Amino acid sequence: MSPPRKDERSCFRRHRCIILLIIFLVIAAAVAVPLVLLKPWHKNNKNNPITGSGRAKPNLITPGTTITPSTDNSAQPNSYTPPLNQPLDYANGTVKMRGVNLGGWLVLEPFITPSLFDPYVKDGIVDEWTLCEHLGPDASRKLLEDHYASWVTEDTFVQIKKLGLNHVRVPIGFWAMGNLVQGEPYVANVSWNYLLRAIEWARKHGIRVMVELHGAPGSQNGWNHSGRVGQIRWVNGTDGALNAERTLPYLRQMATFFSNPAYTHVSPVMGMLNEPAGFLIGGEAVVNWYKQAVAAVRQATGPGKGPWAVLHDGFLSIDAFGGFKAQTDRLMMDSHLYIMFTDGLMSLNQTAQLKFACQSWGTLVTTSTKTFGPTMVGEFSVAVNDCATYLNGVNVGARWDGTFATSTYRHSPDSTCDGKNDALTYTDEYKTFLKQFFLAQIEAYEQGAGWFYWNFKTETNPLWSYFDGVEGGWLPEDANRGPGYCASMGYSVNLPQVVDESG
Ligand SMILES: *[C@@H]1O[C@H](CO)[C@@H](O)[C@H](O)[C@H]1NC(C)=O
Ligand SMILES: *[C@@H]1O[C@H](CO)[C@@H](O)[C@H](O)[C@H]1NC(C)=O
Ligand SMILES: *[C@@H]1O[C@H](CO)[C@@H](O)[C@H](O)[C@H]1NC(C)=O
Ligand SMILES: *[C@@H]1O[C@H](CO)[C@@H](O)[C@H](O)[C@H]1NC(C)=O
Ligand SMILES: CC(=O)N[C@H]1CO[C@H](CO)[C@@H](O)[C@@H]1O
Repeated sequence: MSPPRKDERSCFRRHRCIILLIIFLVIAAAVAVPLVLLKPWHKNNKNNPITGSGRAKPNLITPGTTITPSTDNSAQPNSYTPPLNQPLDYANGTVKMRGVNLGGWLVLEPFITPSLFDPYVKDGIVDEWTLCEHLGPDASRKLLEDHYASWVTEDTFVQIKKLGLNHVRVPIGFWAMGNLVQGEPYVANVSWNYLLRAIEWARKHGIRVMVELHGAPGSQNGWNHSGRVGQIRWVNGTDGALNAERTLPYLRQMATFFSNPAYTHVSPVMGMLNEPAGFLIGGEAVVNWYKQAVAAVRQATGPGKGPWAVLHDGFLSIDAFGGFKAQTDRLMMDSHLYIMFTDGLMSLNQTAQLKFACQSWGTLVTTSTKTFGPTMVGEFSVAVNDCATYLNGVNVGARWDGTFATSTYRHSPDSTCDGKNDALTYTDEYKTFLKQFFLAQIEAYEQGAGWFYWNFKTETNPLWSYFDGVEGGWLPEDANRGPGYCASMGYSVNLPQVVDESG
């Protein structure tokens, strides 16, 4: 036998290649087809541009563009909410605000969009201030504008309407309106146009918009979502008075803008300031500032005119606002109610947490409505642990598993955060609890003017994402739900006094 000729050998090789290729393709198909059919990533939303961290292609606004308000205010979001061009009287109480926050959009929050922070965590970046400072004006503008143009799109409003909601609360920073001082690294004036474009989408789909000042000069709470972590330089400290004063023209500007007939229908309510930390810098100082701010706003709009003005309670008891009794020109109170920032509430078992939501939060809202006036809950979620990535700040750990930097609390000796942010690991039993916890809360909050879930979506933290909750089956596909959870359990939402089980 003569050895096979060269071309015969390569011909064998070619055949072997083809056979190997076929085997490879069969194995690949055997793995890929079930994966595609099961779409295990779908529930985590990674690639869904509407509901997940996947983003739409940024639809940038050309610099110099003026967003022209539409004059068509005829859209109605759903049957229980009047169309935009018919009045919705928040004092009447018939129509509840049911909404989501568009958080982590025009004010960044590490826990909502960790992907914007992850590349810079090693450089000590913890908030929008340090991010802008680190990147410099051009790169931060590019990063932020791509984010503004892709995190919220018209589909966001289509989805919100589809879920039976009727409002959005939109946090903005003072830098949206420019007039920064030396040393403030924020990107000025860019986010405002993205806000205006979104308001047109909201108008088209009949969603009412509450724009609220989430970050004031100097930071009103020292938390990352004010723009800057650290000291409070608002009211408090050397520049505190100056920064408190600097905040007023921004509010006048917002109130004047939203008093324009082009915006009164779609944006009938504005938020004066998110979470001023009254418990750290003094309740009286915060309430006095609010008095000035309300006066400034009503001076700009004229009495009886302009948007409703929402006051966050500053974590103070409603009694601290007694001085506003004589001054009730469309004022609304806003409380933010959470389990996971309070050890004592996180420790309660599920039954006790459900009861607490009805009785304590229900009574709080009922009492505030009686003693102050229309009251809503501008932020809440179904999270009962603080395990969400960066929830407490970048790399500061969680109370739940005992890693939180400034506390020794641990939920239980063996509690861990493993799987807590992975909706695929949630059992049906857990989802049932989450659903009940949601229903208990909205029933409590609808004793007042209504509620806004925090947040409409997140990149990686499903308990904080309304869209993930609907997709995962623990939040309702229609927010206009039937009979109440609290009532069915016999839990009163109107007790003689607020129950405090926080320990
Ligand atoms: C509240 O408004 C609804 C319409 O939205 C109206 O039917 C009702 O009479 C009003 N109630 C009060 C007490 O004004
Ligand atoms: C931002 O806009 C304001 C007017 O609204 C203007 O006075 C200011 O110069 C602008 N700032 C920047 C940095 O463009
Ligand atoms: C208030 O300001 C003082 C003086 O600047 C500062 O030391 C303190 O940390 C501030 N308080 C808070 C809660 O940030
Ligand atoms: C839950 O806690 C309450 C007291 O806070 C207690 O009475 C109840 O028995 C507990 N339920 C369960 C199932 O452990
Ligand atoms: C350090 C800091 O400011 N952390 C805050 C960042 O924002 C989250 C989410 O709202 C808060 O929970 C943290 O306290």
